[in-house]
Amino acid sequence: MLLERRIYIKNFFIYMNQERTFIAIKPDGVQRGLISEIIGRFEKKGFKLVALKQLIPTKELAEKHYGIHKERPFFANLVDFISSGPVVAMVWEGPDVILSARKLIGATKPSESEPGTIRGDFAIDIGRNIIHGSDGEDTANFEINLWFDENDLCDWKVSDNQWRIE
Ligand code: D4T
Repeated sequence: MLLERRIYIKNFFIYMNQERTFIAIKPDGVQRGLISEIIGRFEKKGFKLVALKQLIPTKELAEKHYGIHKERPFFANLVDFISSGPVVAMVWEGPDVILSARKLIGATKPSESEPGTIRGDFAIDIGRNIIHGSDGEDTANFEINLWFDENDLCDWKVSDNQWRIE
């Protein structure tokens, strides 16, 4: 979700390239007690949490979320897995957060995800890769609207933002 672009007005940069992305800690990440570790990485990086909820997704929600994969052989297992237990669904905001989040998360296949990334540090199997992050602007818009109502999104200002963004 692209919110703004950066422009320079009267000695101030106004940051206009803020984006929002959808992040979900999958049932394996929840069961393995990785919620605080994962949220901590996004917080420490400097991004802003805009929405958060824990839910057990219905199969219908999981099917819609992964609709792009419906012809793939792993689709049924993936839907069963995602709807098998609690998921922590979140929206994070910040400059270029969609791409940055994908980098924090690491490659889909844990054997290819670098140490230091979430999957590189905590996952060993593609079917249990801990976390999801939107892969582009359109996907982020679709996923945020799928998982959250407009009222769930908390519009707030980070009080020390000048120490994060020039
Ligand atoms: P998600 O969407 O979960 O963030 O993963 P990615 O964006 O990194 O990767 P993806 O869309 O290609 O895969 C979606 C999801 O399906 C699982 N998967 C994938 C699987 O179980 N077997 C497979 O062979 C592939 C390719 C893992 C992530």
